[in-house]
Amino acid sequence: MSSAAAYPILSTPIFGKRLVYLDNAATTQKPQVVIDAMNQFYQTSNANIHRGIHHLAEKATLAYEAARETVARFIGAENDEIIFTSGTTQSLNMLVQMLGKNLHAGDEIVLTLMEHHSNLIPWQEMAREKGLVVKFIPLTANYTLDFNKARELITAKTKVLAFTHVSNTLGTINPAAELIDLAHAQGALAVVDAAQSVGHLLVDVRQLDCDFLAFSGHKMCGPLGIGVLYGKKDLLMNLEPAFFGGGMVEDVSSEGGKALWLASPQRFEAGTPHVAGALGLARAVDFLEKQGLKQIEAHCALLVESAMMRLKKIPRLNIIGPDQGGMGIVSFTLEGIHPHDVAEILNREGIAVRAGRHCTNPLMKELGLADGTTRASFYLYNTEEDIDVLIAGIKKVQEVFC
Ligand code: 7TS
Repeated sequence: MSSAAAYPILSTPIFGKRLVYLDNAATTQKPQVVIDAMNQFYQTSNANIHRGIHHLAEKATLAYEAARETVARFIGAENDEIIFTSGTTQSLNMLVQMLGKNLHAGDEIVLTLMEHHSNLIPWQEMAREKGLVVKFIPLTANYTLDFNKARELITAKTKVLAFTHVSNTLGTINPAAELIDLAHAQGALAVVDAAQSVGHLLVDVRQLDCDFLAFSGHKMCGPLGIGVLYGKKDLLMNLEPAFFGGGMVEDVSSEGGKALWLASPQRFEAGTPHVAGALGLARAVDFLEKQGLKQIEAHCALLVESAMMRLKKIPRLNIIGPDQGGMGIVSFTLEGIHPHDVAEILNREGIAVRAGRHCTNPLMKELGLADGTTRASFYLYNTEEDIDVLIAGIKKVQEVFC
């Protein structure tokens, strides 16, 4: 797989030790080519887009729209179905604002108990405002979604089913296509939070047939501050925007009344966008495609399998996730040791993991894990040697606390 040498930060020692970066579910590291793409934009093409007619403005606009094309192709969408946002959180918030305009008291929203707060709080807030009912699909004892309960909960009253493709806490891969079919069979819209899946496994919006899908560039080797909201063209055409400002109207008058919106995606991208970010994301897509999405998926699956096998042998360690392993993520608890203590001792060994509730408080409450878990998350540059270091680090944690 991709050599660590392609990512400058991975050769930065931490406390004099080799950095073992296992916090990829929070954000991934950036290859030099992505950093270069962004620098190059600022050095050679910086200008605002879709407004100037001077040389640099045209160059920047063309580059930005080419980036959109790359991202669209990557997930099987068309260019005007790709809205650039600052990330998954913004994508989901703006989507909830836009869909909320057409929702009414008593309408039901179905989520899962494993949602990240970004795909939970916006719906809850809209529910409070509009009197909507939010329901949650529970989990099985094996940390997967209870499909029978999903069937019962998704009914003719359901207007939206919104779920995470891959759980950022458990690694569970949800059966997206089947869930989307359940929603459509009841006339509901299907929204996928793909923050942990795009760039990790092949995601094709046409194959999934989802109505909307959100993801972040920074979790797939791209820059921070750029993300995507995908929407089916016919649905976007009928949505009112959530944000207003420059670059999104055909015309507007001081006499009031409704402004005339541009078509998608401009309608949904008010203000100056993160042009360098879009270019960096497109370069990240090229980079990942060169490695091969199938290969990345297989590589991470092997790492998870190996990590699980080795972690299971450690006494008083409990894995919090499906038996069969998840997508690049292994969460665990060490009996009698707070996850923050685990992460701090690992940190001194040069190992970066995340500890806590991972912005999934309802899930943690359901699992009775008030302190959360320690989470190791892998990506294409991780190796078996990283797992060696992790296992040795965990043994050290247990020595300190026994
Ligand atoms: N949805 C899921 C499933 C996520 O994992 C995250 C971020 C988000 C939404 C929000 O993404 P953002 O790019 O807008 O912040 N998850 C994590 C995590 O697990 N640790 O830090 C961020």
